Formats: sequence, structure tokens, C-alpha cells
Amino acid sequence: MFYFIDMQREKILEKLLSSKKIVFFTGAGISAESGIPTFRGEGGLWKKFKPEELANFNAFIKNPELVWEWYQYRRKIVKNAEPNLGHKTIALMQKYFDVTVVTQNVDNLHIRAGSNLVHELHGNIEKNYCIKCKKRYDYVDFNDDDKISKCECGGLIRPDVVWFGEMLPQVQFSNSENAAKNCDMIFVVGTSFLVYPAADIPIKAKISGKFLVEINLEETELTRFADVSLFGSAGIILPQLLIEFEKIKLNV
Ligand code: BV8
Ligand code: ZN
Repeated sequence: MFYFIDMQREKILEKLLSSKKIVFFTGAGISAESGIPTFRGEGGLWKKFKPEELANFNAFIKNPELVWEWYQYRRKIVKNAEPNLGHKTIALMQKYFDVTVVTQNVDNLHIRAGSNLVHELHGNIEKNYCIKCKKRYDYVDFNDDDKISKCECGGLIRPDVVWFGEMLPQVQFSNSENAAKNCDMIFVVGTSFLVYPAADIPIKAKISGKFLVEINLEETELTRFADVSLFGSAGIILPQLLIEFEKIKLNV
């Protein structure tokens, strides 16, 4: 079959052939094809609820049942979701490159796909802790009937995710900054690029002169800074790029 690789992809492939360290910075878009709703797109999670109403500590204290139920609803979706070809391709790229995944997603799918180095900037929805005594309740299957789960100390249990107005995990963030500054190229996949300070990571890579590839369905604030933007589904574009790379690498 004759492969027509357009100029844009050719630039990416050329860069890949001379690269060793690659960062994948991902957002909700990479999990869309696993059936996990994004935040701001059509049918997105924020369409029905405002982030201010749900993803912040005050909202949780004001209405713990509502916020808890929202996370239970999302945990169920995540539980039934499988990593898609986008996640799996990034894990497969570890065969040829030192890959660091920096994700804003809380769905655990990169880890389940087999990526070994994953920095979760916004936490992980399957991890929880008591707001009073900090006891951990990770990977616990909470039953649905009780409105909100309480710790044996009587404190409320909350998801271990970063809410608006909360600091990002410092170690994960600084490791992500270092990876962005020291990589050979960075792929920014499936993010609206609206949430800070996470969005600083691709900016740090660009300021450090790194080759930046954006993969998204549509243009974002980042598009004008990208060396190459590929518009389409991550679950289709990423495996195509790996196949094209392997064809050249293995000169088949
Ligand atoms: C903080 C909770 C301060 C977990 C989330 C400047 C600097 C610092 C802070 C700020 C700042 N400006 C504003 C702020 C405040 C705020 C912020 O950024 N607000 C934004 C909305 C303006 N930031 C914060 O509050 C952060 N904390 O700064 O604390 C501080 C400092 C010191 C001391 C104390 C406090 C905390 C931010 C984290 C908030 N938590 N979620 C959860 O419940 O999930 S944010 C939420 O948005 C998710 O975490 C998500 O990861 C994140 C980003 O969204 P995306 O992943 O990009 O998803 P989205 O739906 O938007 O877009 C999907 C994209 O995919 C689209 O572009 C679509 O086209 C594309 N797509 C869809 N399908 C596909 C696809 N692409 C490819 N293939 C497909 N198939
Ligand atoms: Zn407790």
C-alpha cells in the first residue's frame, strides 16, 4: 500500500528519528475514545455542572453528597473504561524512546496501558483520603447507597484529585517541568490548554526550544506555538505515527 506521508508528518518522523527523550502531555481528549467524557467539549462533564459548583473544596464542604455522587458517577465510568489505542501507542513508544507521560487526567488509563513513568498533575480519581485524619482510602469500592462515605474518625472522605484553588503535587509538577526542559520533543495530546499551572508544562518545553507537536480535534491557544498540529483523533493519529516510524526505523 502506498503511504502518502504529508509534509507535516514527515517533519515529526524526522524529529522522532533523531530523538531519545519524549514527553507526552495529555488531557481529557486522549481518554474520549475510551468513553470518558471530556470537560469542555460536547456532552462534556462541565456542560451539565459548572466546575466551580463541583471541583472545589468549598463546594464539597457545602454539598458533600452532590460532589461525592459526581465522583462516584465518574469512578464508575472510569472503572468500565479501557485504555484506547492512543494510550497504548504511548506505552508502546517506550520500546524506542525514554517516555515521560505528564497527564492532567485522573482516570489511571496511561498506567493501565503500560506507561511506566506517569506524572499525574491533577491526582487520581481512584485514590481518596479523609479530610480530618488523612487516612487513605485508595482503590476502595465504595457502595453506592450511602450518600457520602465517612471515615471511622467521622471525617468526610474526598477524592485525591486537585480541585480548583488547590496546589498541584509539587514533586510531580517539578519532575514534569524538568522532563519538559530536558526532552527532545513534546507531544501535547487532547487538551484545551486552559488550565494552569499544568498548561505551563508545554510552554516550558517550547521556551526551552523543544519541538512541539499538538494532536487535537480542533485549534487551541497552543496551536500558534506548535511546530506541527495534527487535527484528528488521538486514537487514530498516534498509532499511524508509530506505524510510519517503525516502517522507517526497521526499513521495511
Ligand atoms: C491553582 C479536577 C493556586 C480533577 C481540574 C494561572 C496560574 C495558576 C492558576 C490559575 C491561573 N489562572 C487561573 C488559575 C486558576 C485555575 C485555572 O487554571 N482555571 C482555568 C479554568 C482558567 N487553576 C487552579 O485552580 C489550579 N490550582 O492554581 O492553585 C494555588 C497556588 C498556590 C497555593 C494554593 C493554590 C488547579 C487546577 C486543577 C483543577 N482541577 N479537575 C477532576 O475532577 O478531574 S481541571 C480539569 O481541567 C481537569 O483536571 C482537566 O484535566 C483539566 C484540563 O481540561 P482538559 O484535560 O484539557 O479537557 P477539556 O475537556 O478542557 O479539553 C479536551 C480537549 O480534547 C479539547 O481540546 C478537545 O478538542 C480534545 N479532544 C476531544 N476528543 C479528542 C480530542 N483530542 C484528540 N482526540 C480526541 N479523540
Ligand atoms: Zn478520618
